[in-house]
Amino acid sequence: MALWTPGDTLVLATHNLGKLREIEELLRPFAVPVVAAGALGLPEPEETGLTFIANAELKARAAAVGSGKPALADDSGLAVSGLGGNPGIYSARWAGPGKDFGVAMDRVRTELGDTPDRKAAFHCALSLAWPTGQIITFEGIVRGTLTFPARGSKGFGYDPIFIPEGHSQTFGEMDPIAKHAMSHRARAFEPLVKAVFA
Ligand code: ITT
Repeated sequence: MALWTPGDTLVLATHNLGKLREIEELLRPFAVPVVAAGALGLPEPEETGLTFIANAELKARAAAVGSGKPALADDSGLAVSGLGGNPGIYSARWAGPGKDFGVAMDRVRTELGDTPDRKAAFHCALSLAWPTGQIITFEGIVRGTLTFPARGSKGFGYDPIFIPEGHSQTFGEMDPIAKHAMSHRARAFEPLVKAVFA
């Protein structure tokens, strides 16, 4: 049975505008009608999971049940080697209630101190859930190094301090198209679209 019924509307189960923009861009070639969870008045569920996958599945399920439509959720974050993988699943929470990523990036810099290990990786789990309970999940990772001070105003979140492996610009300096060619989100997206829309 085909997973996707052409014409179905897909709920994008995120309240993060940076993610929303990137997911819409990644979905554009497939001409899938989308609606954001916020536009449907769906609440932000509490992220009680201990892994990216658990949180992506919890958000996708909540939106699918709440809307009666298939829903796509993204749980992602920055794992810093010298900080034992933090902020990881707590990446959004490090920005505080004001969602200020200047504060979050400063905290990464402060906690790293003089640690020579500047390695980090962005992780992304993407889950697509149906109101029937069916769910599929894929993960993507991009490895790189951190740089301070922050550079660039493109992208969102921790992009201005992250340089992907083999490049010299931060994600904050790169064109969105260049980021989509290698990002954790795009890497999780690839098997998902093959399984569902292609
Ligand atoms: P939703 O749960 O509503 O999707 P959120 O921002 O709370 O939004 P997460 O819990 O997945 O989402 O938090 C992930 C955080 O990691 C996010 O707020 C970003 O700051 C950061 N992050 C994830 N992907 C990123 C990217 O591509 N570039 C920069 N930062 C990213």
